[in-house]
Amino acid sequence: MLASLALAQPAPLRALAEQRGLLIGAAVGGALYDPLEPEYAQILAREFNLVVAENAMKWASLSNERGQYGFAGADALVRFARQHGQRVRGHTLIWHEQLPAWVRNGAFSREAMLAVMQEHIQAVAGHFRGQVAYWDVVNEAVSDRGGLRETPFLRAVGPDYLEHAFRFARAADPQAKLFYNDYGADGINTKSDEIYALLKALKAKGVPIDGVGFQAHLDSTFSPRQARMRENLQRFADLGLEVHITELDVLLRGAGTREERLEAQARVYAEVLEACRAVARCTAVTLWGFTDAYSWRAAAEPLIFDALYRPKPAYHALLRALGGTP
Ligand code: 9MR
Repeated sequence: MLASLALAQPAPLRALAEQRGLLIGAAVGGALYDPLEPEYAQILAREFNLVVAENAMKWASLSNERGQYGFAGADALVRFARQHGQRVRGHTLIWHEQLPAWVRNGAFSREAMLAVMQEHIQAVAGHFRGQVAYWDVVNEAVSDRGGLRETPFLRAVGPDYLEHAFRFARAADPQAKLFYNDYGADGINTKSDEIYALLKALKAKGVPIDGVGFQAHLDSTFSPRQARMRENLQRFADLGLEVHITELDVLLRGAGTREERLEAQARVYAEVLEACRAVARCTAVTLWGFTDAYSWRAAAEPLIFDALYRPKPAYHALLRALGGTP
């Protein structure tokens, strides 16, 4: 009786992913320790084998003053992951957003900014040394208009700030795999062409970069197939890079009934997962949250559980794409 009941429970996402050597992750926000929402931690532990802090490891979350760091929130997530047999993605070391004011507004010479970057990377990647499996070392460095994005780092250091960031990260945590991460580059397009050229050049120079993350902030009218997502992931894999989908969410958009939109959303989730599965070096699919109760774009219900923690068609589509029977 007990055995048949256990069999009647569909296997959770992480169990299916583990059978296929895949990591399935979620970004984690504030509700993890909310006693009024025990479902949050339960689902996170049950369904995912990878976690990333939605905000807690960003520069401004860890530090406001040079040299002063508070790791309590980020440490709690790392502890949760250890308790539940989950890997951790670290997000993010060098990004133009969520910076402390003194970094954002300071007038630094090249040498001074390199020292600021090195101190920060050493403090953070050093603190989590051995506990964070993957770091987004540089996030969103390519501009939507082409070229490198104007950031305090580019301004002070010049284009080689990227390679310095990766070298500092390798020194701070030699075991962590080091990623470049960006959005709007999920299919083959001018931005992904530019990122491809950038990472190819970094690899050719011997810069310690191990992987590339595609954020995949999508909507339910998007077609991964038409955008040639699989081909895009494959060309980066062919550079010798590990590939992750890092921030997948799919806004509910478009014509038709609500049911049709939910089905379209489910199809996008499944097709993204299938694109990753088709590329041998694509090893992780991380969602930018998991419940519509907590999302940076909550109004458009972009995640796989609804705001009451009920699985949506997108959840079942992911199960199917992992070979499960919902
Ligand atoms: O989801 C994050 C949101 O809570 C923050 O307010 C925001 C700050 O800019 O960052 C969001 O996460 C971003 C991620 O760190 C990098 N890629 C884009 C994500 C959505 O904006």
